[in-house]
Amino acid sequence: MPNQTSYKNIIVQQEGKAGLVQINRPDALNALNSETMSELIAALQIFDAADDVGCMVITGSQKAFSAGADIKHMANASAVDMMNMEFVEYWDRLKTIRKPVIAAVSGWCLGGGCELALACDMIVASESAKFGQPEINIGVIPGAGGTQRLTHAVGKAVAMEVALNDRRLTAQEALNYGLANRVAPVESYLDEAIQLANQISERAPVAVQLGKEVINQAFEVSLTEGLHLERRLFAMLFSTEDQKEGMAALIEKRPAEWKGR
Ligand code: DAK
Repeated sequence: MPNQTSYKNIIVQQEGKAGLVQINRPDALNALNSETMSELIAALQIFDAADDVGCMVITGSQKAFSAGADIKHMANASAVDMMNMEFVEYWDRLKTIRKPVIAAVSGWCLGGGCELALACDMIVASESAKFGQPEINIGVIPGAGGTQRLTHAVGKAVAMEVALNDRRLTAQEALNYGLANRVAPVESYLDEAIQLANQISERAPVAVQLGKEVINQAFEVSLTEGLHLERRLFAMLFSTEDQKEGMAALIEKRPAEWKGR
């Protein structure tokens, strides 16, 4: 369990087997700066290494998951500053987390905040969630994965409108386009995300980890390479105790007891 005293911009807690990281910059609608992103990744890495956590949830407040990168820290930057900024690398570091990460999104989910949700493995949205890439309003384009991950998620036509004309997607639209996994009332979306994280935490841990890895590879490699990787990982799971236990338990009509090895 991460030590809360080491963080200024996030709140961490464990809910059962779910590791919860809450962005906590209410005065700036949870705008993301380097310090916040660094804390967020550090907390996820600690949960990733913890045996009693199987899945993580990133959330903000009911009003804002995050309004994006902190514009006040970027306004006067040069192109070279932007190129050399470590900031955007935090989105890449999210990819190194092995356990699944769920974004529990309510209210504003804009710019870098939307890109943070897109870099997670699943999204549970509240009915008030508003997804958008409004960078066009400040003379730029999405820079932390929005043009790529949003297009993969919702398709070219919708992504063009979102990025070029600041179209905001409602929670229901996000669900219809396959961006969000589910939509829940504002009062219960976070509980629902935590419940989903706890359910996944009860599954065979090595299979969960490899399943996440190979599904995410579907966006990186060709179909042939992806299918090849899937077959190798499928076969590899037959070297785990959990595969023997899972199949024995099914045959013996009893619940499986996972060991994570
Ligand atoms: N950054 C900093 N502060 C923000 C902020 C942001 N993105 N969004 C809101 N705030 C602050 C406001 O300045 C205000 O602070 P005070 O004036 O009270 O001190 C406070 O939060 C409340 O905001 P509002 O008064 O504006 O609240 P409203 O409810 O009226 O409006 C809003 C909510 C979300 C519609 C509005 O705040 C808004 O439009 N915010 C900006 C949204 C935005 O444009 N987001 C995109 C940011 S650009 C990079 C790659 C990627 C990126 C950066 C670098 N590299 C490759 C290096 C990412 C860029 C972005 O995300």
